[in-house]
This record gives sequence, C-alpha cells and structure tokens, in this order.
Amino acid sequence: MPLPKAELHLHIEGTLEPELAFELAARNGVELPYADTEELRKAYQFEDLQSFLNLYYELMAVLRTEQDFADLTDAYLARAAAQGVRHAEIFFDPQAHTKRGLELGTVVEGLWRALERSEARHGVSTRLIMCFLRDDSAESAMATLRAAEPYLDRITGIGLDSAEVGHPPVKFREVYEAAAALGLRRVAHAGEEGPPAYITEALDVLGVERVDHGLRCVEDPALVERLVRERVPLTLCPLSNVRLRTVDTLADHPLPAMLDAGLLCTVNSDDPAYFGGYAGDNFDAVRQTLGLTGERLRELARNSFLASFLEDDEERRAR
Ligand code: ES4
Ligand code: ZN
Repeated sequence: MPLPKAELHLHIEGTLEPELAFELAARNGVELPYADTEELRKAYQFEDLQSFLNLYYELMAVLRTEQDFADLTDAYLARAAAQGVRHAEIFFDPQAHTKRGLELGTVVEGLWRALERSEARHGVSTRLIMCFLRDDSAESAMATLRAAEPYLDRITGIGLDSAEVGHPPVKFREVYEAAAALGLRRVAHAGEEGPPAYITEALDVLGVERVDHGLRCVEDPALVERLVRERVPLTLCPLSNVRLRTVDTLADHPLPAMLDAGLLCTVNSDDPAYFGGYAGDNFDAVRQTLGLTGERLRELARNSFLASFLEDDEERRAR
C-alpha cells in the first residue's frame, strides 16, 4: 500500500499523457505536429522552464470540450489514487484556454464533472486552484478573476504560474487583493527559476499561505529562517526540478537539507505526464536517490495534509 498523501502542486493540463493527447486530437479533428506518441515523447527533452512551457501550451490545443476536461481529470484522479493520493489540490490555467477561444465555463464545468464524482469513484477529495499566467498582463488576470465570479463556489483559491523570471509577484498585487476580498485562498509559484526575493515578495505583497516550489530559498539563510519560523509550506516537485534543470541531478536535490533545516516541505508532481511521474513516483524517487528514511517519508506525507486547504475534520478523515 502506498503512503496516503495529498497532492498540492499539480497542473491538470500537465497530466495530459501522449495517448490521451492523440485520442482527443482525433476526436476533435486537431492536427498535432507529431506522427505518433513515440515521436511526441521524444520532444520531452527540456532545457529549462520555457522550453517545457512551449510544448505544454502547444499540446493543450487538443482540449476543446467539457468532456475533454472531464476525461483528462478523471484519468488523472485514477492514476493519483493508485499512488496513494487521498486529496488533490488541482491547478488549472484558464487563460491558456480562453486565449484559444474556449469559454471559461467549458473549462470549469468540464473539470467539475470529474471532480464532483472523485470521492465516490476514486476516494480522492479535491480542491480547485485557478492560476494566472504571470507572463500575461495583470489586466488579463483581473479580467479572468472577474469572469470566474459565477464559479467561485467551485474554486478554492488562486495561484500564479508560467514563466517566472522578469514577472515578479508585485505585478499581481491588485489581483491578489481582489481575490482575498472574495475569500479566495492564495498561493503562488516563486523561487523555481526566479530569485529568493520573489519568495519574500509573494509572502509580503501577495499574502500567499503556501509557496509553490520555493526551492531557491536555500540561497538565502535569513529567508529559510523566516519560512521555518512562520511554518510556510513549500510544495516541492523533485522530478520537475530535474527535468527542467533547476537541479543538476536528483542526487543534488536540497530536499534532505531543507527537511533538516526544519522547512515544511511537501513532495508533489507538477506536470506528471511530462516530468516522469505522479506523486507516488516522486516519493519513490526521493526515497531511492536521496535515501530518505521511513520517518522522513511519513513526515512528508503528514506535511502534505497539514499544508492542504482541508478543514481539520476532513484532514483527519483523509489521512
Ligand atoms: C509549470 Cl513547472 C511549472 N512552472 C511554472 N508554471 C507552470 N505551469 C505548468 N507547469
Ligand atoms: Zn508548477
């Protein structure tokens, strides 16, 4: 039995496996510039975050209908459940779809079709987190937040993702203020490729409760001390860091040192179809390569529920 865990850093569009991409392409009459799944898989060699994002946005063209989003999400939940995931807080990128001409409602209703059945079908509770693309304008993010107001009963929080460097958190100050006023929880990617100062800014300017990645905090001892003191959860994604060359090899990953420093780390999968594995695969990889003990692995699993947006009673039931 895999360790029960919560997945807190998962882009639903990043769960699009090559087989489903081709199936949806055929269903929707979309031409992919790859002959077959084997040729597509060969494109999964990334230099950095941007080279991955280019493929990630390109492949989304196959997602057209509510049923496509429902099928994508249901396939993810089945895989996650098989790896011990009991709770998943799922990111989606509305602007990546509305800029292709889809309605926001198509995306949210489609995701919801799978999420509303998830506990019964897969034993996985869920939350939805709407991310803004930080390489798009703050005006576009604000318009997206306003367009999402009819769906806020289905959306727990907001996040910030896509190309980090050159797009500091402060760019989205007003959007985060407006989201807070609507009662939304707040997270943001920071310190993946961007500097430690972006982590500080996400905390101080955006009021985030959790930092996605946050890996580069290790370059700033005073920041590490603050994150420990304030018990700020970090949603680390070890296999993602290797594939996007944020770390040289998995053996060089600072996770053990971060746990030793007292940071509230969690292990997550980011874009599992692209980075070589789901939540359990990430746990297996850090166990094998970083030699984490059973106690450390249980700490990571416990942290995932502690850092989640579940209420206390739900949290106890989930773990
Ligand atoms: C992402 Cl790995 C990563 N970083 C930033 N934004 C993203 N969107 C999807 N995957
Ligand atoms: Zn991410």
